Amino acid sequence: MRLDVVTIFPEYLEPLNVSLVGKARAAGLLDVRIHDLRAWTRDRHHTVDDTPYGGGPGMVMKPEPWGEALDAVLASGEGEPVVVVPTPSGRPFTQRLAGELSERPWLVFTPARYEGIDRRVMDEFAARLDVREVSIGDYVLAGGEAPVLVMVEAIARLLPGVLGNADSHRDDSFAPGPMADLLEGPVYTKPPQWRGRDVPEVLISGHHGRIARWRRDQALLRTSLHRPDLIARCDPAAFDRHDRATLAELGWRPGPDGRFGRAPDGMEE
Ligand code: 6GU
Repeated sequence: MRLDVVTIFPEYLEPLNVSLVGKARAAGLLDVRIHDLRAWTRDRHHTVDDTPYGGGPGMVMKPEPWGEALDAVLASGEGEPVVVVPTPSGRPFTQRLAGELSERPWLVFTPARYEGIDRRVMDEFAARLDVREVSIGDYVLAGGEAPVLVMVEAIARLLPGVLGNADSHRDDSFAPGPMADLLEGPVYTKPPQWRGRDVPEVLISGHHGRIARWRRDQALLRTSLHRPDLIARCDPAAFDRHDRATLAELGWRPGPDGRFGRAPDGMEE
């Protein structure tokens, strides 16, 4: 997979040389190219921003450098990339989108600073290319570079050959499959006793059926606690009889449409 990033802070992308993504690059699985947007400015001060039309606070990134930078990046490769534009006003970046993007041969990221990029840049390139404006969560960051690090890591670990074995992401929180839409429960390793705390007995039992059931219950418990919205939107067909018993103990009841809901606190009989 080829990844291009156009930024005014190339050094912000240095972490892409480290750990999983760095190793994928070294192994030739990822071809990452970082470009300095200011290389496509023409004035002495390498200006990339200007005041917003219509007034208001902050600055807006000028369209000309972005246009020339993207023209050059597009001309440097074969075929058409997906252009990923990080912005807090984008669609949510999800595991599903990470999976979809991991199947594309070429991605171009355009992290912005200030109040964002002149709208005409996205309109111009969206007329010819698949342009995705994407947010990594409901909070505002000072720029799109950290979101690019987040998205590239989520995408790169899904590429064939990047993680050790093909099973590595089977039980991930949000992975498609039997644990879809549940958070992962706790994990343990040796020693079996640490500071007076034992590893749960079931995990040492060697009983694979009981272990799978325990993990499933822990996932339900954790999801109920941290992300009740995920339980509420779950297809109830995903819950077996034992799941339903566990959910009932956690205060969840199936509603008229079969989906699970929970009585507000203090409303339990
Ligand atoms: Cl993609 N960019 C910025 N600047 N802030 C964000 C974001 C992106 N996603 C959440 N907050």
